[in-house]
Amino acid sequence: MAKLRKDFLWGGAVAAHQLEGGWQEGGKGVSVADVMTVGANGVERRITDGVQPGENYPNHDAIDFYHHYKDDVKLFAEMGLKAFRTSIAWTRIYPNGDETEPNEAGLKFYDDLFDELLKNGIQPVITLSHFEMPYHLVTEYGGWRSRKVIDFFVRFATTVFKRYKDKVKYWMTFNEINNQADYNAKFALFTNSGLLIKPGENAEAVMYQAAHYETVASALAVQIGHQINPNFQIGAMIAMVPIYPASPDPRDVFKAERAMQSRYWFADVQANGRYPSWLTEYQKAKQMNLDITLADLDVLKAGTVDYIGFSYYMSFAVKAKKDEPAAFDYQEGVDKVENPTVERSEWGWQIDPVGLRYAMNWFNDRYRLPQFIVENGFGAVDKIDAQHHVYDDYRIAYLKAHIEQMKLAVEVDGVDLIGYTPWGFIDLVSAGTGQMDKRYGFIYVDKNDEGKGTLARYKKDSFYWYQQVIKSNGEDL
Ligand code: BGP
Repeated sequence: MAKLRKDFLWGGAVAAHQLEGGWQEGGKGVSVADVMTVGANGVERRITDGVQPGENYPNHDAIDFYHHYKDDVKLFAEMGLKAFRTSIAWTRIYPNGDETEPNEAGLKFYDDLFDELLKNGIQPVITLSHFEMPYHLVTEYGGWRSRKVIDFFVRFATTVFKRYKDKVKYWMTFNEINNQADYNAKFALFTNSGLLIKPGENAEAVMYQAAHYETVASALAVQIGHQINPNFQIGAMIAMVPIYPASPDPRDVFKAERAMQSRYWFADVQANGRYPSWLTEYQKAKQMNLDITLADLDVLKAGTVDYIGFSYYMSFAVKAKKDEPAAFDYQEGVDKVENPTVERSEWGWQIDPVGLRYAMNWFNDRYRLPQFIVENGFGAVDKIDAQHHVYDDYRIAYLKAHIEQMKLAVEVDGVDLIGYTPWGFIDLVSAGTGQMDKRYGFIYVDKNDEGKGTLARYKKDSFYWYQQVIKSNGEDL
């Protein structure tokens, strides 16, 4: 029976814009995350036209990791973390995105942060673009709808690969690149690709075009990264939500298959280096007239990823319509149905630990690459008592159940797993709502949805639990 690797990377995951704050420090430019307001009561976050006075932008200050990182890293070390997944804010390095020279103060910030981590025995695991890009690239170029952005991204990637070549081994290009498969969700398009859809535009075609440029940029980055340091491991980062058929009706089964294809073709391109045949046919049938050149296809082939990084929180289910078209079209926000066999979180996320093992097997059969679970976790409203105690047994239960399934995938099914970095292991701003009170952390941060609080950090019960999990290399759950 296989075991978890001896050097298994037990860690934690965050993203620059969700914890750093310091949005105008050290020459940083305005990113797409800086123009997003809070969303609440089921309403999506809003995107404003530049930074507007009087609006509440939760990412501007976040949990002020920019100024607290030294103390925070001490806590991470006490927890026993072996890896810390974060992203580099593109706007700290290239404030507008289209400059030719990088911003030294931004580069220095990450040098200092990575040194601090390494000094404490924690290796940085880096996402290049985690739901943010310079806002200037949105206003001037329309975000990833422009081919020019490939060059800007490649310049950014090259700069940081060179600068941190001896400090970082594991990289990912785009966070949850496939979230934009949900092209009806404005927020998903904006965060992933800086896309604002104009009235009358075909959002689906715009998404496919932007996603194509991103996969080309990703493949170029992989090639360049390997030239800069052949030991780099550069991965995809896929939001993995397995989609089950709602019943054994063969039409539901095929609908689920098409839904999986629609969500995961991004991984096919990044790992296999080519488009799946159904998608090429689909894009032709829908007359999308995309700018996909033969040279691009060569780039995709030559820049396949070293591993599959993925997030896992939940599963979906789908049901075919009575008059399902032959293409078995899948539209994420439209076609989902509830799965009555699983529980849900307060935010309606379907809790399904077995789905994690299913997902790992699915990836393994399809790509036969090492995997890295770079996000998993339970968002909840935590209560803190007068002694600063947080009894988050519900979070421990969620993580334990998922780690058990993860171990079965490794030990019984033979999946090669690099590590596990649960999401938001220090409380931070939620990407979906922009709120603080959807918490994932093992470390509580005193700040509420109104932006008030001392920013003091307190260890939750899950902190001590995870410390033990790491110490026992996953034996003691
Ligand atoms: C993933 C993102 C993260 C993160 C997490 C939790 O989709 O990569 O950035 O925030 O989900 O989502 P939320 O913050 O909306 O609860």
